[in-house]
Amino acid sequence: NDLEEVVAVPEPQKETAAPALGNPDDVKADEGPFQMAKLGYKYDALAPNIDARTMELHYSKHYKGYTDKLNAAVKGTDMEKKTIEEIFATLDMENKAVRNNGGGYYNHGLFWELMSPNGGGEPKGALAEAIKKDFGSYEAFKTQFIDAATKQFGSGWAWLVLGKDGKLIVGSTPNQDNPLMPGTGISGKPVVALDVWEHAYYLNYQNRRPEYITAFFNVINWDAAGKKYDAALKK
Ligand code: MN3
Repeated sequence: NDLEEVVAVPEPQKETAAPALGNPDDVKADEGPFQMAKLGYKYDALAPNIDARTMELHYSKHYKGYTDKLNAAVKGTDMEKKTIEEIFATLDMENKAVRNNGGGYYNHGLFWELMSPNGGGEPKGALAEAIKKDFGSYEAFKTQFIDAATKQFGSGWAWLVLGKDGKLIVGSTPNQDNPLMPGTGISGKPVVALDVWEHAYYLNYQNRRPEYITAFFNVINWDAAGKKYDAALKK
């Protein structure tokens, strides 16, 4: 007979691979006076210490978001013509749009620069000497910094800062506040910044913030921190 057996051919199993990583150089802020700092390395360059997906989300979504919202917040004001440091120096802390997004813009720009695929190790030069003088030893500094980063309740940042008295200090701030803003409890020129918002580590480390903080020390760019310190001394 002419009955034909119809055989259903199964669809080949589709790979459920994650989408390819983007290129940080393709990410641009909306038009405005503040533009995103270059990442300076690929999203996967800090793995396994900081995973590629976290870096991509953090840079292309969170950081871009702060930058775009800062540009919107300063539009049509005299802040359009100021540097971010000038804005912080006289910031009205009740201006939440500029406080949160200006902080997010500045803090992240610093954070990207303070990490490197060739990072880790210990500081050198004048910064190394100053750490030894002001904390007793590099290990004592590290313990204080890890403590500040671990104990910052909720979202925020840990800092190593050159204070107005010329001494290095460690501390933390909530949300996107930073030591250049008035009345944040830690005041001075930032030398090291560590983002301890959950968005900075949750994909890879979940609730294990201390592991993320330890990993940060594997990628910390002490050359960049040393340059921040040298520049802060000269101001
Ligand atoms: Mn962040």
